[in-house]
Amino acid sequence: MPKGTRKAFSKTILALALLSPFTFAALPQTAYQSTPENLKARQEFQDAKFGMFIHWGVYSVLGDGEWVFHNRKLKVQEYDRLPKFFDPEQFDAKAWVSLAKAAGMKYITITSRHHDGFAMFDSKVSDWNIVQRTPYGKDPLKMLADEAHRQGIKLFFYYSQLDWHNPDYYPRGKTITDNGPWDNGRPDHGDWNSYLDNYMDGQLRELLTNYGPIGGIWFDGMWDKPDADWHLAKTYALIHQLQPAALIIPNHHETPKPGEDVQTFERDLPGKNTAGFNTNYVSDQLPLETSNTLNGSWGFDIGDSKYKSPEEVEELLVRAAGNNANLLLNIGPMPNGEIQDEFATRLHSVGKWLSRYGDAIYGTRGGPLPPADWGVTTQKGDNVYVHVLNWNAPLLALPPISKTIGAARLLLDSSKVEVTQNSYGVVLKVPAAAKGEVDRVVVLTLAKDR
Ligand code: FHN
Repeated sequence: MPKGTRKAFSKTILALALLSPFTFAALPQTAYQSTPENLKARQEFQDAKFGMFIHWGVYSVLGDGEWVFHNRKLKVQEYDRLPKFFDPEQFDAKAWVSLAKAAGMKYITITSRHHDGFAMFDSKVSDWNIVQRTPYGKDPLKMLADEAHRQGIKLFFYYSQLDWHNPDYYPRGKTITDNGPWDNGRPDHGDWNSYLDNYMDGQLRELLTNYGPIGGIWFDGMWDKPDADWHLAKTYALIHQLQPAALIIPNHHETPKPGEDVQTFERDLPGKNTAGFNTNYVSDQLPLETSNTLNGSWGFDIGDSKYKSPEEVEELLVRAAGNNANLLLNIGPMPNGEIQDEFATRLHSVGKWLSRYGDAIYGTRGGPLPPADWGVTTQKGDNVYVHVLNWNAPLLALPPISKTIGAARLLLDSSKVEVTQNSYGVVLKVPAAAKGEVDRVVVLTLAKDR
């Protein structure tokens, strides 16, 4: 189909979608073509490289992670008491955004609601939300969005499609039916179409309308009902219609579907699947992201002290960049709104490291060499950054690089690095790592093609 006709066709499909949800749900999803502003947002997303993930909800009151409703097999009626104790009087949007910036993070992705379905924002779709059910009575996402705009950092909303609270999330998914069924007191019937078209799309419309320009929506939970019809074409069209630049980032652990803008991997580098639930498929079209936790948990867990060291985080970030992916690093703030010191100090330390090494991370793309045990490469313009992470000998032999290397120097002090290049590959003489030095970065400047 010629380009002009294709564009007109997509517009017609979109118009149809807005007129009739049912017509659109039945149409193929192949009509999505990202707009120029969306493509620009994808590039900016890739340039950003490092984001702050925040899991925060009423579950944090119990200090036992965001799955506490499910893990303790609570009844809806029991869980309903929890918001009454949620009063984050120490919440300070400015402090949170400043911390992300100090850590060298370029975007924030926060749970607007998790699997408990509890909206951490002012929602008119249902009263199961922070403004109406908690003594706090305010909308922290609004404060965060305003502050993020002030400080020039992008804000994304995590949105759980899976819902353990709404009766219309019916038929139920794996998290209710498998591994010893959990009867949490909801009726054995519900209106799935209404859940998607009215409840979920209604809340997404609020998130995309009331918070200014947002970075995008980070979906989670489709894996609970992998065979269900999620009306994706309709929901995705709604998001792109309301904010064309907003990126759709689905954590469904599957091959990307039409309308999605980023492929994200949970606790894994792209294609690795050590977690066991990620796909091995890696898109060569979409920006990539990997999410991980700063201790062992997503939501606040009072007994979790498995903190990653700053050096471990730095290596995660470098390996993500070498795999052409962003790192979205999670913290779970406390129910009073504070971010605990163990997180803050580590994030400051990573930020300090990034102020020296950031050139080899921000704005780069992975490659040109494949990631390996010794380390990874990133590239930007004429520079190739060789990140030596795990190598103890003085000479490092690398596979061939197609362009001629004009110069090689250390990123930190610009001192010259000896290099030889021939058809077999490249050999670098790398200095020994200083104590605590995670990443020795050698900058190879490629000669211009004649
Ligand atoms: O079940 C969630 C979990 O609580 C957390 O939100 C992570 C973040 O990537 N995602 C889900 C599991 O895939």
